[in-house]
Amino acid sequence: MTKAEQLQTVAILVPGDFNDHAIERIDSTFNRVRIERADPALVTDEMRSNVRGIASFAGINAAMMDALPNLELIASFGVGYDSVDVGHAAAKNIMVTNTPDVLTEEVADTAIGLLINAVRDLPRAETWLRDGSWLRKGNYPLSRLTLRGRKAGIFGMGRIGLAIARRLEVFGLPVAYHNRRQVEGLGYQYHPTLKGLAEAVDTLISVAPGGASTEKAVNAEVLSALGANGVFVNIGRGSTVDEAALAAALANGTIAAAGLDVFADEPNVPKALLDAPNTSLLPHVGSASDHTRRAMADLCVDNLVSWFIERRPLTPVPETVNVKAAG
Ligand code: NAP
Ligand code: 8YV
Repeated sequence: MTKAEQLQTVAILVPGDFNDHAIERIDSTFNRVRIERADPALVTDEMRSNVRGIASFAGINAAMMDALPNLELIASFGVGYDSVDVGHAAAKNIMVTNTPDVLTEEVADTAIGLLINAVRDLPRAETWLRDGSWLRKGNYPLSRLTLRGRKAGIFGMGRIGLAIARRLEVFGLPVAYHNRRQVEGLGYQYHPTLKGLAEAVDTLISVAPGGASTEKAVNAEVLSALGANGVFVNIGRGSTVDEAALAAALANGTIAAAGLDVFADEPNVPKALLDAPNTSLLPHVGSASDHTRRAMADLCVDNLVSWFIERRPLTPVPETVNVKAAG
């Protein structure tokens, strides 16, 4: 059997909706097996014995892994993998891959767009034009806020954080950051605590991953430290924010405005954030261009191909980097 023929026999489970280009590539290379969602109750005996890989937008929990005894690799579509139980995967010698780098610049662009929307109120200004208010009522009111004179802080100075920082520098904003560890050789001011960062800046951009270590890290105390002129932008994960505290801070003037691409319980967005006059909201579109999603799809599928031909992944997540392919 040729390698191509061998791959055609490898069953790859694809839960729910998936990227069209990734589906085309999986169909032409592997044996794609569909399942409505990543739910162990839907796993058939045939899937149980055949499935060796998963390609997924969705989270994969421990029970789903346990339902597939021959599972070797989870190729997650996206750089953030907080919805995959990577600890369980590592313990079961299951490799997990993600799609870093190929989306970095797109997500950084979106973060800057969201920041400007939140500060200059551009979406509402456009609505003013489209609904005839410009004709009927005259000029749109001046924006209360400006980017001029702001100091930016980045929570999560990794690949995307750095791409955002570089853009902010060109805009003339000084940049500081908070990570658990200071990045060696990076010239931006480091703050060992998120509260310390919030105290030092008035524009906080979160691009930190989800998960236990960042759960509700942006809380009432951090928002209060950001201050009354404060703008908060979240392009990372909704779980990193105490959304009730954020809604309260926006309502009572603790901070001035927020721009949010991600939410704790997507696609549900808290009514208080929807109704607030000082929020700019996007439906998790950080990486959502044809160009970038195609690159993510290619990297997701290339990981499957590399694993099942070369027996090694291209972009393993750190938690499963020591997982080895059998045989
Ligand atoms: P990355 O290179 O791994 O950067 C993540 C950064 O966060 C690292 O510098 C890390 O530094 C820091 N960090 C992690 N845990 C932390 C903690 N508990 N406290 C403080 N800092 C912490 O990842 P990336 O490629 O930039 O992506 C970042 C995240 O963006 C993804 O995980 C994903 O959730 C989100 N994202 C969103 C979209 C969107 O569409 N909105 C698109 C792509 C990505 P230390 O390890 O030193 O703490
Ligand atoms: C995607 C993302 O929307 O890469 C990430 O972490 O949040 C986004 O690029 C998402 O992963 C698609 O499933």
